[in-house]
Amino acid sequence: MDSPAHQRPLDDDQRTGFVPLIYTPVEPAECLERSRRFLGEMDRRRSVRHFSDRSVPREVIANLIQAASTAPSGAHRQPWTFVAISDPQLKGKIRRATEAVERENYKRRMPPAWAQALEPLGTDWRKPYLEIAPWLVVVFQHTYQLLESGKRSKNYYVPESVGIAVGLFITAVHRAGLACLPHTPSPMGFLAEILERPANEKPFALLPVGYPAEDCMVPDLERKSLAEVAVFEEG
Ligand code: IYR
Repeated sequence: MDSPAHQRPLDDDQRTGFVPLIYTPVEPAECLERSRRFLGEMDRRRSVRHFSDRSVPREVIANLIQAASTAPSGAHRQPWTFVAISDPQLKGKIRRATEAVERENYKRRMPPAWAQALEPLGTDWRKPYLEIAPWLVVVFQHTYQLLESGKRSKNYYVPESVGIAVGLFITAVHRAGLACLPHTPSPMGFLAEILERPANEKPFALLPVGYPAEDCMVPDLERKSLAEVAVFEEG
């Protein structure tokens, strides 16, 4: 008979033991209360394009990145790198390169239907917040990983894994009382060049992080109701 998957021999680079789960039981009433509180908190999260230049300590950003890095990932490869930038020269370089691709996007590449969909957000090619926010965090996905032998090792579910990690990052930013904007200039290859990332790393998203400006305005958006996003098939 086949042994269960978790008992089959693993390659050396995949070998891991098992340890007891650290878990504190939560009573149903407390569970409900926590879920309500968290929903209320998350419902106040907004993407922000007007940042304060107030500084944010490096340790805060380090904690947010470590929280993001707890994300589940295909075969636990954690196929991501978060590059955190507060250097004004580098931020200026990234702003100029981003605005160059966005200018092309808005002026030529964007089909009219897309431009129309963006109209309520009031966006354009100008991205001054890339220099105003105290931190830019650029997330890279590892399309494969390089073993010490120099061989390439495949990663699994890379965009899904990195997407989940970015979701946790955005949640952690909000929980810390800060704001961010998930931004994906297209094409994004210039970020790998400017930041001199290795060949296995592909840009995934660029997120300015900081305090919202005191006079920050956000689009008057409504979120879909539960009925529009969920289906319950109950027994
Ligand atoms: N990347 C462009 C355009 C843009 C696209 C989408 I989809 C948005 O939700 C918002 C903006 C920009 O950042 O302006």
